[in-house]
Formats: sequence, C-alpha cells, structure tokens
Amino acid sequence: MIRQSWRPTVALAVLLLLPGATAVAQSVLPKSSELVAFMGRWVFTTTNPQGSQQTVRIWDKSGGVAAGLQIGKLPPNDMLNVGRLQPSRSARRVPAFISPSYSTWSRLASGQLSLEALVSGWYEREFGETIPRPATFDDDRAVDCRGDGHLTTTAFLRNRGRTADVLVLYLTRDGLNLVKKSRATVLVPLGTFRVLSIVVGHTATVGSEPLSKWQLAQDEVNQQHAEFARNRGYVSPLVAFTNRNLVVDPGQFATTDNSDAIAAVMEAHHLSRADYDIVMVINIDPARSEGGRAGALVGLRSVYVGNFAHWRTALSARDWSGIARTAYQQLMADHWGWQTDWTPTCGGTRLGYEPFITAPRLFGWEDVDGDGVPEIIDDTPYGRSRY
Ligand SMILES: [Ca+2]
Repeated sequence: MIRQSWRPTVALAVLLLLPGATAVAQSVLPKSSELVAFMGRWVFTTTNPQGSQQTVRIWDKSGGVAAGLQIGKLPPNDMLNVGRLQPSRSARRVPAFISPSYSTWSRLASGQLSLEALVSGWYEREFGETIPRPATFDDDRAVDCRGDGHLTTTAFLRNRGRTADVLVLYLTRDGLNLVKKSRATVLVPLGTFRVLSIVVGHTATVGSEPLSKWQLAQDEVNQQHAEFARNRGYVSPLVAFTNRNLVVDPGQFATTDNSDAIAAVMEAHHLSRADYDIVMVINIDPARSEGGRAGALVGLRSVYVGNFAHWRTALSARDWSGIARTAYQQLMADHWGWQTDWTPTCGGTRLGYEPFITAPRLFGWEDVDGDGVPEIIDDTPYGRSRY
C-alpha cells in the first residue's frame, strides 16, 4: 500500500481512469502488460479536502485494463472499464490533469453530474467565478485539419464602460479534462461601434467611386445583426456599426499601418479621435498581397484589411462583402476576445452560425440561462445572482 498526496502521482492514475484521457498516452487501447508498473491498489490522501482517503485499483481483465475507485469507506465503484473505452479524437492533445474535488468524484461515480455542472465546476475551480449556466459550444464537426476539437465555453463578465472580462475554457467533450484556459479584458461585443473607415483609393481594385459598393457591404453587416436579433425576438440588434467613410490617395498609405498617415487624414478632415471607437483601413493594393489584422492605431482600436485575396482587377459586390466580413465579423471579433479555435474548422467547413465568425452564444448573444435575455445584456448572466 502506498500513501501519497493527491498530486502529482494521482494524475497518472486519473489519466488511466478518465474516458477523455484514454488517447493521451496512445491512440490504441492499453494492454495490461504495458501497465504492469501501475497495477495494484493505490491509496491517496488528499490535501483538498483535507485528509480524504481515496483508493484507486488497477488490474488485469482478460488482457485489458480495468480500474476502480473507492472514496473513503464507501463501497468501491468500478465505474470505468478502461479496456472498453474507445480512443477519443478530441483528446489527442495532452490535457491538463484534472483535480476533481471530493464531491465531483462522488457525484461522477454515482452518475449524478451533468455536463453543465462539470463545466460550471471548471469555472469555479479555474477562475473562482460562479457560472451556473455556462454558454457552451460542442459540435463534433468542429475539428481542425488534424481532427482535433474540444468543447468551448465562454463567459463575458462586464465591467464598467465598454469592456468585459472574457473567461474561456476548452474542455474535452466529456467535460472531464481541461485543455486550455484564458482570461482577458476585451471590448464587450455589444452596442453601436463608431467606425472611421478609410478606403485607400487603388483604382485598379476599388474603382473610382469605391464608397458606393463599400457602403452596401457595410449595410449588409448591420442587416445581418438586425436579422439575427429579429429571429430571436430581440427588440433591437445587439451590435451595430455607424460608419464615416473616407477615400484617400494611395500615396498617403505607401506603408501599411501608417499611424502618421491616418493622423494626417483625420486632421485634414477635422476629425476627432473622441468621436470614434474603431479606425479601419481598407487597403486593397493590387501590388501587395497581405492579410488583415486587429490592433491599435492613432490611439484607437484598429482594423486593417490588406489585399488578402490577391485581387488585381475591379472588385465585385461579392468581393466587397468578403472584405466587410473580414473587417466587421472577423477582425472586429479579435477586439471582442475571439480566438480562431473557439470553433475549430478545417478549410470551408460550415457550422451553421455564418456569417458570424463563431457561435453567437460564445459572444453572449443568446440566452443560455432561460430568462429570455441574451447573456451579454443580462444583469444576471449565465444564471448568476444579481451583483
Ligand atoms: Ca439570460
């Protein structure tokens, strides 16, 4: 009999026990002969809760591996037969070790714990925040080109003004393993954003009157938010953009991300930074292929769109729509805390939330706690108590 504290040795035993972790060691089922060193009865005394005794037993079962867990003096529970588990595509990336509480273990063992309760528990444990009804995205189709995917859950906790703390957790789809976590202060994805949009006048691509088509594409974005709100019965769109558009001479934007050029344009047009939330530069230079990025320019949050599709000739309405989607759905979302792998895809996989860049609930745009109010404007978001 071996007595140890909970970490780190128990982590190995836990890896053997949990379904989401079976593929961590190998993408094949383990044979008992490979795990001889771990066979036997392991007794652990935990430090949290203090002094709780838990027994893990691992044994050979017809050449496979079986495991059981006994909590305190309760009858042992052979709840997982490791030999029958299938490797999980989603768990190929090595997850962090789980450190479940005593109650988690006992409720897991008795089958009482829902996925929602597990996710909620992770928020408590990793961030010290109570999120009783978390917003989760868990779609088996959401995998990257290596076949890796996960459950994503986010919670926007609004601060004063227009920022929010966004808590993000990636979990294995069974909710048992933490893959990644982050917490950041971001622009809250809500309200009207005042955009100063500067279109660089490369006539070969944007033509001599670019604003006629650009404004249609901008309107389309606002219509998408309006339609989303209408479909869910909201009284008004959660997100809208007001745009002040300027066309500038390409000579002023010979280099990209040129703060001086933007400052000069603003001065020439008597524009004040205080009147804008976002400065946007659309620079479809036929001589330069480049992507887009979100950042900061002239003291404002910025969105810069380069010639990401290598256009050489006049843009079509469809091209302008693509530029607007890049600017207002994708790069704006960077300011809202969005990360590409919230909803991983490979190539052109469509998951049903388009034209949005990710599942709307991950921006708080849907009601997940059942009170009819989308979480981003809910004063008791995610089932939290009023505070
Ligand atoms: Ca709600």
